[in-house]
Amino acid sequence: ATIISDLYAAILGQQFVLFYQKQVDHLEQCIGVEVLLRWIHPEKGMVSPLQFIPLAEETGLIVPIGEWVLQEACATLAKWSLESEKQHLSIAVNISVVQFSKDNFVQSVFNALEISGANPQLLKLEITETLLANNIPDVKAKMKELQQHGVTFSIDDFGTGYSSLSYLKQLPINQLKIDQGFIRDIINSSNDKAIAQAVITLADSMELQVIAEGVETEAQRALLQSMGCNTYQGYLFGKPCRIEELHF
Ligand code: G
Ligand code: G
Ligand code: MN
Ligand code: NA
Repeated sequence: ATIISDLYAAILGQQFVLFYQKQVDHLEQCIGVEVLLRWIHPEKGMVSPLQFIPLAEETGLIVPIGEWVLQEACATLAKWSLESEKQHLSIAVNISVVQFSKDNFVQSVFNALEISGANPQLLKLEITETLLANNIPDVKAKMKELQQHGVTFSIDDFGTGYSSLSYLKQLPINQLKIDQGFIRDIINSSNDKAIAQAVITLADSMELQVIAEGVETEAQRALLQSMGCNTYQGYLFGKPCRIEELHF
């Protein structure tokens, strides 16, 4: 079987699971999670999204897969809303450019919210600069419609794309996510540190939230905090894991 027919089988056979990774504040209190898709292949075991998302995008299969991720994430939000220690937690969902660009994307998000009863304010959509590089009017209209219902947006892998910064003031963006590529060597690389500082300062002056991803050491966290970044995600606080393994 080819990986394409395997992908079809995966959708039909419910071989996808969501992993969850914590996002924490400066007190290391969990404020939310990012959901990360995993494919449990019957023979190959766990397959990384890096290995199948490009193919899922080429074949269009990312659309039903992405809808499933949204529905699962919203179902989790609805479940957490009934638990006092979890009802404040947000869930961030990665959205593919291919998925976002579909005419019915906004409706598919509203459907997931309505079916589950999830609070839209706690749903954060992670989009990339690639999306913002083309067809700004369409992107803007969709983001505004979702924002009007409370959904928020985070720019994933910020600083790695090729888009113009002018979109930052045109679009309803709530958060910039500093790419882990700038965090990895932030202690020793003055260039990475300078870029991270620029993102933090930019976010600050535009009244956007900022989160650093790929934080693995306390030294990185402390440095980021001294630079004005107070929200973090990374192995230091927890690896992506199954929902049962999340401890708050
Ligand atoms: O967990 P990590 O290996 O877990 O993720 C690798 C890449 O796959 C990241 O760039 C991440 O944004 C992407 N990714 C993870 N889950 C999803 C998903 O549900 N949808 C999309 N489109 N991308 C995802
Ligand atoms: O592109 P995106 O930010 O959606 O994907 C996040 C990716 O980073 C996932 O593959 C996730 O498993 C991975 N990740 C999360 N925390 C860490 C970390 O602390 N270190 C490293 N190396 N990778 C991480
Ligand atoms: Mn992400
Ligand atoms: Na990222």
